[in-house]
Amino acid sequence: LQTHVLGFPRIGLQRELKFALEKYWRHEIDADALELVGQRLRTQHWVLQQQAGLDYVTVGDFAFYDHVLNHIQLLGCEPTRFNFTPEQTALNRYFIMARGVAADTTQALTQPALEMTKWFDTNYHYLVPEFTADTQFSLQSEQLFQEVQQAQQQGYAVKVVLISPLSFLWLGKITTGEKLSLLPRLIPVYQQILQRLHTMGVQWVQFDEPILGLDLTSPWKSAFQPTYDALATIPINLLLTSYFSPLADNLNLACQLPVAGLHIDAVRAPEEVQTIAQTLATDKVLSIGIIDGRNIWRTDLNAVLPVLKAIQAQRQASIWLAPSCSLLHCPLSLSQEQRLDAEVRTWLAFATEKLEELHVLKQALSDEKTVESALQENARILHQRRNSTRVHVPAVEERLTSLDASSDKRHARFNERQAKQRARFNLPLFPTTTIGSFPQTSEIRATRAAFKAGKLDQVSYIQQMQSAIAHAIEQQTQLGLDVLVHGEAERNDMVEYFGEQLEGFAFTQNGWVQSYGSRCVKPPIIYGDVWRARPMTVEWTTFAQSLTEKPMKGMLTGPITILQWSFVRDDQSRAQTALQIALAIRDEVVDLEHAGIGIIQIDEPAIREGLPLRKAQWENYLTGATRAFRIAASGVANTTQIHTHMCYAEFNDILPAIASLDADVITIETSRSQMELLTGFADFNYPNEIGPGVYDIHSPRVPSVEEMLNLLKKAAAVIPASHLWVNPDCGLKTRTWHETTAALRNMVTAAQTMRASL
Ligand code: THG
Ligand code: ZN
Repeated sequence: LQTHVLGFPRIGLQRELKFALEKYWRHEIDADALELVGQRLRTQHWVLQQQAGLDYVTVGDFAFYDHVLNHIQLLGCEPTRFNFTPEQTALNRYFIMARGVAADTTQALTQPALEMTKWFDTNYHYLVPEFTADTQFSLQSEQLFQEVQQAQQQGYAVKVVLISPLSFLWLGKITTGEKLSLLPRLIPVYQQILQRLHTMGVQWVQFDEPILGLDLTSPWKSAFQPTYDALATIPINLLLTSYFSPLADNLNLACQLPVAGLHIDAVRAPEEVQTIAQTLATDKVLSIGIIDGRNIWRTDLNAVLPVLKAIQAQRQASIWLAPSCSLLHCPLSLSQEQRLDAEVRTWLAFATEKLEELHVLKQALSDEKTVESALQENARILHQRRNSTRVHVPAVEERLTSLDASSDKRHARFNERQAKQRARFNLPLFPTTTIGSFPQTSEIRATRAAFKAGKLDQVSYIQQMQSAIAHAIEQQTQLGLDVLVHGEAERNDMVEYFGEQLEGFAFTQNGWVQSYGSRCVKPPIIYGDVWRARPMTVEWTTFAQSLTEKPMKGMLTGPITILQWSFVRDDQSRAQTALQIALAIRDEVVDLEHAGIGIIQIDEPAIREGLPLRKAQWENYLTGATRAFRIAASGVANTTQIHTHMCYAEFNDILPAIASLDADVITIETSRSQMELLTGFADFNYPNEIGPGVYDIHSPRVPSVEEMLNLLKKAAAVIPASHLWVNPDCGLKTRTWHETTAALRNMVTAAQTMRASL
């Protein structure tokens, strides 16, 4: 019986990686100093793994920016569009691919970074490999082998992790040709890598194959056997590794491939464990992902032990224990938390504490007596959590059961509401607005930080936030925007901000989880029934409204996004938790309305990301998710205009669900796809009003009037002009004021030109 992890967080206890990266990018430290930070972090993580009695340390999970980008270099498929020259180092090229080349550098050509997209159903973004029919592969990077050597020199038994060639191809995009046609060119490079690792004495390679959890088409399914046959010619043990999703129709395939072992996600697909334990040949290793790698709860060790014992009896030594997936998606350690509620804290296990759980389980399976007290303690804590009055709030649970068929419906249909709202707001055609946030200047961040640290009193804090709000409104007024926002100076993160004010949530001080590159989020922890004790945004919003005659749009985060970007309870369904959040947001919506706010936006950028990986579960998810949104939105009169906003994903495959939200207006990211998305909305005959983003806020570039005018014309060709709004793609918090006003000025001019042309 052996224990291992699929991957470990790389950001560091105090986000050392983030700060080193950002210093390197600002030219404050050099490449050697950055490399040293990487080495130190890897060593620290291996020490933790060894201390927890793991049989292997995992190598290959570290990355300065993203592990998929590491593979792009390892496999020698850096896109040719970057025109790299021989004098550019691998590290230079790495960050250019990750971050792009801006127009104002000496590089001859401006190049956008590789596209980022969500890693399956997580909030982690990977960089998308770019292929063409001509893409060639070759073993190009020594980084992985150097890391293996580093671990070996420190005396560790090494298990290497690689993304398999099939999943790697699947994750990329191809401009011409078929991705699978590249496979014959890719496999020899993997053979070479495996051969090198074998020569270095590595015995096990964890071969990540997350696409086994997806609904694959038959060409992809058929590609598995020949791929693994070819890899099996190299004398090294492959651990075929799936996670996040049931194997379902790929179960037999996964069990029969010529590999030395199979890792399964026993948290996401517990119902498959027995079948797999019986199907997988006993001379293969079964790695059971029994500890939840996607959440922060302490494992119920006494509940999982009997399951493990039964499999052990069946398979003897050929089982391994592991977290369900890489621990990349968990914060690093509870040791960094000083302010967590003492009781809630005992219920939690971050990455480091999960290593300890593995240790206890391993001991328990060999000699239970040695860990008897740990098991008893675990039982006591879980009992306490199940019965805690902190968790269960009867009034909340009763309110949920009293929801009826009218709770998620507006009083009238869209057309009637639209007429009433037009009469009320009297907006011009092509009304202009923004998505909600304005630049988070260093001044604003410093003020918030000082207040949080108790170094700034509340009165001064409120004054400074109000002056930021007043500034945002002045700017918007000068620009001539039609529907204004207060700018969100008071918010750290669109989820954390609401979580901090809702009951049933806990917060960490250092529970950072990497979102992309050096950027992290601190997902709140939903531990109990959720409810809203007091208004959360009404004061800031009404203050903002008092400064202008124009309508002020209230800004809220929707229930699905709060759910998706938090660590959620594992003792009730996600759907149930979503409904509780929906009711809390509904209360806020109603309070905003009563305070005179006539336009309220409920953002749902994460609604697509929450979609289950298997299509069979889509309908169930979408039904619950859209109902939760409508419950949040439906407490208001017909004259109140509900907006929603979506970004970070392709939405074409869930258009009916988006329409069923019945928001009066949706603003949506479209500019990166040159309004392609709109064809989908037009074909589908999207019934309500829509603001397709006319410029990409992720780039500092200021778009011209003509560019935006063209996009608007494109939009007006397929969507009725009377339904169109004009807005950027997303919030402006990452931009400077200079960029923001320049871009919005052009945007307003484009809208005015459209109006004049009609
Ligand atoms: N909030 C949350 N999740 C998200 C986003 C969000 N996931 C998708 C997308 N937006 C990810 N984008 C970002 C963009 C910026 C940052 C994080 C995720 C960011 N983080 C700060 C950092 O790492 O320095 C931390 C900010 C802080 O102090 O809280 O800049 O908007 N939940
Ligand atoms: Zn957005």
